[in-house]
Amino acid sequence: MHNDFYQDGPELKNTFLSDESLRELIEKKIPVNYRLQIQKHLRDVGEKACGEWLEWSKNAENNKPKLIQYDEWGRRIDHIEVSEGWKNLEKAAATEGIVAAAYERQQQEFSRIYQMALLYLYHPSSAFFSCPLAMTDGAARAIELHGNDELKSRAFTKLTSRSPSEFWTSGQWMTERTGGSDVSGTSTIAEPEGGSEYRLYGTKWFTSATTSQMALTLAKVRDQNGEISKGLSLFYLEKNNIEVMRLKDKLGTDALPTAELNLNGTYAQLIGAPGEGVKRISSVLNITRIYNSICSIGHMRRALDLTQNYATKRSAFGAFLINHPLHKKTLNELEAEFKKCFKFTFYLVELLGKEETGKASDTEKKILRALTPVVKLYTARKCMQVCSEVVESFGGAGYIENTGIPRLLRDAQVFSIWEGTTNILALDFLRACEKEGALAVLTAEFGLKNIPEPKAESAREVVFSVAEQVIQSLT
Ligand code: MFK
Repeated sequence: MHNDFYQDGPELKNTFLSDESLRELIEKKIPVNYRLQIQKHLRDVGEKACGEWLEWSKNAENNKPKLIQYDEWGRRIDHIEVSEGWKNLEKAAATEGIVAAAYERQQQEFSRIYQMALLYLYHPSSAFFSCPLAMTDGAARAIELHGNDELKSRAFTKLTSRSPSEFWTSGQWMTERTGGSDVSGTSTIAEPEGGSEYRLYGTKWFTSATTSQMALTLAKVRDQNGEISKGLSLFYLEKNNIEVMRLKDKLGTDALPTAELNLNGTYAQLIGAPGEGVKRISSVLNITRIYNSICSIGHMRRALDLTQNYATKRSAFGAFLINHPLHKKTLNELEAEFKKCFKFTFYLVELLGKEETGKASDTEKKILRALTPVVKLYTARKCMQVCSEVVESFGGAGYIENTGIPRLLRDAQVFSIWEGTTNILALDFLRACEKEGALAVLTAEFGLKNIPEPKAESAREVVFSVAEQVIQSLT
């Protein structure tokens, strides 16, 4: 007899209303005078995230960016063609204020919680448009802190605009062939043109958000004696004199145009003093690392929503999956991992909001500095583990491309390399301990116990132990 059974796939409901953790966070952390408006906006965004944004993200994933190097008559144009879905997701990011809300600061120190909640809902339906937004936000912060008046009135205004026609995204070009983690090997040279103007020559090997209008990048400056500096300097540029060599063929994040670029005398402006590049770009990194955590928890939430829904409609051995005790226990354990990551991440977001509005105490500033690399590495690894389990929970269906489930795992792998690997971030935590006495501050604040000695070879054990104990003590 013909078998006419077809399994229904998982479905998403309004991703704000269905998210207990986020709804509770807003109730608990946002003062009542701001709360209603924020809840209304998040509800609206939660509807889009399971509606039109989801459709646009599918369109973007199915229509990968293309590099068109020459026009019909042989001129070099290096145009990166992106899908309609990708363009729509960019417009949505501007209109919803996914970067802007952080800088308008209408909710004072709570603005970051609001803005990161928007990002958290946007990310899993954005085909990783969240990546250009991370660098846009990081660049806005760097310009706000270190830029001159001209950069503030031009670039900052565009990066934080809510108008799709005005809105700019920014790249952050650090990685070269000589190094991703160790940027000291940067071989891009900045030739002085007078004042703070320079021309850059070099190759940037891994640049995401290549369609952005501007970028922040690092280079070594040639001084008046013709000597090339050892230290790195930070530059602002608007796209000019750049060749796109090719788009990268990546494990995941297919919709996101990532490219290799040659800077052929690119006009650029120095930010800060020569040699201060790493220090200056750290303010970008500390923002993009928190974005990474928000995107990791958003990604986990999406994976869990899908498997939890599926478990109520897939039947095996005479019962829905959710009614099988072992399956239920597995899903509950994954949910518990997610909740820990959610709590940890939004704690750091709360501190970031305080720091940016001058309301953080010295202790809070130190905690923010030291725990930013820790939350980033912790959530990235948990996201990979949770997504691997979720793929498995779908059985064979989870291994079939067009269910969309395998992509969850491929994309999750980016979180641990995007903005620094686990080991590099663990060492950054040690840097904060050494330079700022962060471990003593954390021990006093969270009552840490039995932390292994903070030295390079035990850095991973140190950071995971710190993370678990901090999470334990957060209410
Ligand atoms: C979404 C999909 C994306 C698509 C795929 C993406 C794939 C990934 C592609 C990439 O390549 S992403 C970029 C990955 N690379 C990084 O994130 C860089 C990782 N490396 C680091 O973070 C290193 O720790 C760092 C480059 C910063 C180390 O450089 P140095 O020159 O050895 O640092 P040094 O000398 O210790 O510090 C210089 C100054 O900066 C010091 O201040 P002082 O001058 O006052 O002493 C440091 O304290 C300060 N500093 C360093 N890190 C800091 C910081 N300050 C605050 N916060 C930090 N995090």
